[in-house]
Amino acid sequence: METKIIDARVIVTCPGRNFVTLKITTTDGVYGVGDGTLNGRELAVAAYLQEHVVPCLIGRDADRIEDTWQYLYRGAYWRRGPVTMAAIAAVDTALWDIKAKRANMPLYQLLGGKCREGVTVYTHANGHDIAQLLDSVSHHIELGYKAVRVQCAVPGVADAYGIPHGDKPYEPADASIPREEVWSTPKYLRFAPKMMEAVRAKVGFDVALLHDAHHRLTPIEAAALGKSLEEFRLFWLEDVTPAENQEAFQLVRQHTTTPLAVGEVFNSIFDCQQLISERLIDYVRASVAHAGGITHMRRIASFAELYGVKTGCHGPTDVSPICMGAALHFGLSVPNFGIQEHMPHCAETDEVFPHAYTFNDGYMQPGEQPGHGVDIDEKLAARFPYKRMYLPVARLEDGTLFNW
Ligand code: GCO
Ligand code: MG
Repeated sequence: METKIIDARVIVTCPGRNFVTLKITTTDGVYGVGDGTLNGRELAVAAYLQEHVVPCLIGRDADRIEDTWQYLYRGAYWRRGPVTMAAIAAVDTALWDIKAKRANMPLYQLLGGKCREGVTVYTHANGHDIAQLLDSVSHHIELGYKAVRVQCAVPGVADAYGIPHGDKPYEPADASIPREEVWSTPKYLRFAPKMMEAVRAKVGFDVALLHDAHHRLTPIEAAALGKSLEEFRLFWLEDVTPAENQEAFQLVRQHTTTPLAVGEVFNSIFDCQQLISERLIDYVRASVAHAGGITHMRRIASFAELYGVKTGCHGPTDVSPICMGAALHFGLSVPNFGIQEHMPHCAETDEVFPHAYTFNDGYMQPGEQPGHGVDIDEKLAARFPYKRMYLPVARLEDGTLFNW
């Protein structure tokens, strides 16, 4: 018998930061939840879902996940884009949650079962200077992490990427009108190898180290950075140059053997088609919440597998615990898994989104609960109304607006 969608609701909440959740309920009383959070543009996705998607969902067969994906993607006529794809992701994730709950299985079982024992995650270490960064790296290694992303304030640069303001935990979307930061690429390029040298001297080569350049370099600067970091054997160097122009990575690739990761802002397989088919990257960073859900992420991973490219899903606090849970089922079951980012959420967020996933000794597990194992406490969510919060913008020292 067909199980129909009878209700779909959009829930916007701000337990420490904003999240957009879609909750879909079916005729047999089962519900599923999906994440459609787009940092700084949350209400655009909420309105897209509410006004343009929810009316089309009511009465549809909840079991037809691929058909619903195609219906929303092709049916919009206006394909792709972060807002559309985050909305489709929310629907897709909720439908996979429902299907797995109805099958009484944790989602990874429906996706083909475990390909590994646990999902290796990396987390963030940072510091206002090298000494603080080294403490932060050691602290995260003590917590059990086997892979750590390192970011440090750059001497002479007012606001380097990835560094907390004051002693608050790092959360970049922190102002109701974007804060303006000042950036200098030459100072950063001189400092980055010194930072990495200090970290390797402290922790040796057994810990995987990652670094994020956050789209701030030209291809030739990116090539120079990759070269200057080769001796420190990074796990990956991320977002060295903006990837709208996929061809730009050819130049970087020709000059360095440092592994490259890119794609946290991608929302479609077409965003990485050339990067993957020409083997210009080693890891693709697309996430369940921003790249069309589990259905589209599996397509990206299968395509990447053909070319030896691995997954490295985006997992900062701006994707909700629902995306994190879904990503862990995906990561456990996909053959070409590389690594998963893990930036723990604050206590309020964790309370609003009760979840089955756990972290132990460098690995995460999605848990054995039927579905993806993450829920939303709607009553509690209602106590945290939406607050407009934007990411900063960056300017060069001469005032030119730059990439943040
Ligand atoms: C990363 C990131 C993020 C982004 C953030 C923007 O985790 O690698 O670069 O922290 O800055 O997702 O919304
Ligand atoms: Mg990044």
